[in-house]
Amino acid sequence: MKIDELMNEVSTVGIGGHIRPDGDCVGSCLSMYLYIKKNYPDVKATVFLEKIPPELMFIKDAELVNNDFSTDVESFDLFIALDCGKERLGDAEKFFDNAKRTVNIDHHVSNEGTGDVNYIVPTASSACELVYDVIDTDKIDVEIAKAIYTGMVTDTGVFKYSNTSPKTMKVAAELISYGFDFGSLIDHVFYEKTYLQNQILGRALLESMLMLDGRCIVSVISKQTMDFYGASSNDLDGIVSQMLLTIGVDCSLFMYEISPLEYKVSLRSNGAVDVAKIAGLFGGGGHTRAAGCTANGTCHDVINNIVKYIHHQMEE
Ligand SMILES: [Mn+2]
Repeated sequence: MKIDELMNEVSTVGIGGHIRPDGDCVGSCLSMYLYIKKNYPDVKATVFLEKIPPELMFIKDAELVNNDFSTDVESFDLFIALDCGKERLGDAEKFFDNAKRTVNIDHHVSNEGTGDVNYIVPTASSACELVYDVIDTDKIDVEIAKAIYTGMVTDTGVFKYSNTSPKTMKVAAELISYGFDFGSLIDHVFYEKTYLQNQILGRALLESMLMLDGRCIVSVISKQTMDFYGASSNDLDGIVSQMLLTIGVDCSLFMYEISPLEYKVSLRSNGAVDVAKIAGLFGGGGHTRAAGCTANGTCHDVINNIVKYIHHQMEE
């Protein structure tokens, strides 16, 4: 599939991605937008996304994205859904339904293709990697390259997760040939934290404890501590992954109190333990190496209950 082949007699294009947009969603939508704007200057293209996280606002034309479109009605000649099927477009689903023709580009294995034309590749690292496939790479510029690269960086955890393929690296290699500062881009979209986030990360690490002969690491942040720092749940992102990087540790458990005797639990594993199974026992879910659940009880009860099952799996 090539986007250029779908642009005949198209004068309006709508572009949308999933609710709570992440780097791949924003990167794929904006790279597609920038490509159409650059190569089809007479076409009116509009991107519809929920509020973009601040660290992604550097992507060119992010400020032109339409964030509040719940009441808009428009019929596009072409609507392109990226990084999701039509059912996760949120308020933009109506534009998809009303469009004369629809395209769906995604890498989620659960998506069977919701467009008239579909390009669904579950083995691809990211929707951005698929955008690179469907555009004419002779007709891109440094801003388009940065947008695509951003989504590849965030969805692969900086080329680290198992979805990273030799092809991912080849595409990334082509993109950095446009000569942008990819080191700063990676720090900005992936590693940088606010002072508050670093403080609470430090607190969680300081108060962590090793269990199961050092193979499991556990830490808890109370509601009182959250309030002391003025932290919200997204200020805790990345803590459980950092804990897993402790030498000798196979499984990390991080939890924070959401209300008295109620905890949000995150689990990470290097593969030795299937944490999705464990989270599933407590009504949660996820993947083998990353999962979560909500658990009730005192923090000691919750830790003991969950660590018991981690222990069982390690014994098997
Ligand atoms: Mn994605």
